[in-house]
Amino acid sequence: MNYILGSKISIATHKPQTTRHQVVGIFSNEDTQVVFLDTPGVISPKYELQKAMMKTVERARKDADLILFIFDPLDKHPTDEVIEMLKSINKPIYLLVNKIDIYDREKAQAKVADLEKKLKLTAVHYVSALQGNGVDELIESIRAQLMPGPPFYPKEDLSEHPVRFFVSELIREQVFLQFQEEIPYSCTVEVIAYEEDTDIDRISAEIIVNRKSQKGMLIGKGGTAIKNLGIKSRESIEEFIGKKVFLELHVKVREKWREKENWVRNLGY
Ligand SMILES: Nc1nc2c(ncn2[C@@H]2O[C@H](COP(=O)(O)OP(=O)(O)OP(=O)(O)O)[C@@H](O)[C@H]2O)c(=O)[nH]1
Ligand SMILES: [Mg+2]
Repeated sequence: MNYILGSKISIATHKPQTTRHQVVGIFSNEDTQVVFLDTPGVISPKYELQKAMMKTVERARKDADLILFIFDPLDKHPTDEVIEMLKSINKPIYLLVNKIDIYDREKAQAKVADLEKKLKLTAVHYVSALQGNGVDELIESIRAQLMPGPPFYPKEDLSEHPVRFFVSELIREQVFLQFQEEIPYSCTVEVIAYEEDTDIDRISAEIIVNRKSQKGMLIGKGGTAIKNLGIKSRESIEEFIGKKVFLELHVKVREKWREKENWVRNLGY
C-alpha cells in the first residue's frame, strides 16, 4: 500500500503485530480508484488489545470487495487460523507472494502450490512491496475485478485519518524499532496537543505503558532512551508532514491498560 501510494501511510517494522488499526490508503488515477484497508495480521488474541485488533480484521474483511493475502515466503507457513479465516470469506482472494526482491520465485513455488491446494485463489502475484516488482500488474488485475462506480474520495486524497493519527503511529513505529521484548507490545501513543504555527508544528504526545517498571525502561539512564526516541520520531514526523516539528514526549503509566476493554477503547482501538 505504501509503495503504491508513494507515502508512508501505514507503519512497518521487522517486528510482528506492528499494525493495530485499519489503515486506509486510497489509490487514484484517471479512471480508477482503489481503497486499500491495511489490517493487523490474524492471530489468536490473548488480551483485550489483541481482541480489538482482530475486530478490525473482521470489519475489514466484511467491507472489502477483494482480499489481498500477503504471504511472506521467508516466514513460517500460515497458521490454520489464517487458512480457516480465508476459507470462510466468500470473495475473490489474491495471493501476493511478497519479498520477491530477496526470495527466489522458483523456491516459493512449492509453498504457493500448497496454498493453492488449501485455498480457492482468484490470482497469484509475485511482488516486492519494497521495490515495486509486479505492482503495476497487480493494480491492473485489481481494477479488472472491481465493479464500476463513482469514486468514494477526491482524487488527491491518500488517506482519511487525521494528522494526529499518523503522528502517533510514527512515534509508535519508533518504539517498535528502538525497544526490545515486551516494551513495543505494552505501549500506545496519544497525541495530546497539536499546535500549528507558520513554520513549525508543536506537538505534545504521551507514551502510555502497561506497568510502572516499563516507564524507567522507556526513559533510560539519564533520559537517553526517551531523548533518542524523541529525535527519531521528530525526524520521521517532519518527513511525513514536510514541515519542521517541535516534539515533546511524556511517559505515563496506565496499569494493565492493554488488558482492560475500556482503556483499550479509550485509547483508540
Ligand atoms: N526485502 C523486503 N522486505 C519487505 C518487503 N515488504 C515488507 N518488507 C519488510 O518486512 C517487514 C514487515 O513488514 P510490515 O509491513 O510491517 O509487515 P506486516 O505484515 O504489515 O506486519 P504487521 O503489521 O506487524 O502485522 C518490514 O521490515 C518491511 O520493511 C519486501 O517486498 N521486500
Ligand atoms: Mg502491518
